[in-house]
Amino acid sequence: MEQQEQFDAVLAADERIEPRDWMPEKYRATLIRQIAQHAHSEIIGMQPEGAWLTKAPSLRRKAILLAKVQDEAGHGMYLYSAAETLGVDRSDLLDRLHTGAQKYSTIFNYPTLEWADVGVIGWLVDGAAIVNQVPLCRCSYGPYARAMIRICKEESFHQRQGFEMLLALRDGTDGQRAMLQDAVNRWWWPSLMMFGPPDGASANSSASMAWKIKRHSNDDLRQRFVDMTVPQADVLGVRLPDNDLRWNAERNSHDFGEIDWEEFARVVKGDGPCNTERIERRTAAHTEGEWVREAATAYARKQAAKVGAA
Ligand code: FAQ
Repeated sequence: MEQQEQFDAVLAADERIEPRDWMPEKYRATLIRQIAQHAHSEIIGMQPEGAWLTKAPSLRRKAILLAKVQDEAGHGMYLYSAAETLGVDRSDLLDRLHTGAQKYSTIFNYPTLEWADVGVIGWLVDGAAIVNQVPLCRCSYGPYARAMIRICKEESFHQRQGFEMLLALRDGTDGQRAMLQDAVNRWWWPSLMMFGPPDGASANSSASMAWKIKRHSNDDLRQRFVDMTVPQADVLGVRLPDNDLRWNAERNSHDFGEIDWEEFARVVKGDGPCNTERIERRTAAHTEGEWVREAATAYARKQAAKVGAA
């Protein structure tokens, strides 16, 4: 069978493409792009919440947040490893992040101004990530799909910890409830932008859907997220900041207002509130961590030599 035919047959049977299988170069390039940008988002995503590690209001909250931020690092590691199975080098991918040649999610270019932001990130940002990422567990590329299974389990814990923290604020003082509402006001629209441009402007969707990398369109997933989140907002006693948000019985879904796509384009291009700060922080950590990478490489070499000698 021709290589292309075999590839098509694997997709048609809903089976997985594995690293040693033949694959079209464009399929490989799309996966490298998406998996790398996903990995970059996870490690840049450590920064907004990491800023609150030293300011968490109790030891319990601090321990939970520390575990969550460490999980994001772990997600980055699984994803860089999955990208490497496609024949790219992790250090090249990091260079592409540091130079701006590759993107990371716009959501992480917004500041965490108050403690409530940490809970709202868990509720809305992890909530959106789950809606977007659960279908990726069925992605046609085996290593990415398998990484996503574990990531989604952890994201689900993250979402619940955020919601639990917000329930405590809901049941707290008037000041705590006001802080919660303010955080929701600032994170709602950026969370909707996480799903990417509207379907008509999504350059990669048609190929990615045909290759079964993406299983649903950006707008379908965004709608699913809105429908899931509205009742949760009621439980929390917060108002989602959208005057056009209402139930549409005909569509069996919520209608919602127009997203500010100009703002999205600005933040993608590097002109969001925290883009410069995020990349500066990331590159500084990379430079300061050089000795750790050197030590780890020297240790691995020594271990390999020991095994060789034995
Ligand atoms: N930000 O043609 P499409 C997380 C770009 S992880 C920046 O629709 P595609 C965990 C897109 O790359 C969050 N850029 O693209 C966490 C493309 O440009 P390119 C990240 C965006 O790939 C939680 C162009 O626009 N999740 O949250 C964005 O088919 C809490 C045209 O777009 C993933 O990466 C954006 N929001 O669909 C961590 C999931 N949207 O690359 C810490 C995997 C679009 O051609 C704390 N990725 N662009 O130069 C995906 O599902 C897809 O890549 C989409 C975009 C849906 C993000």
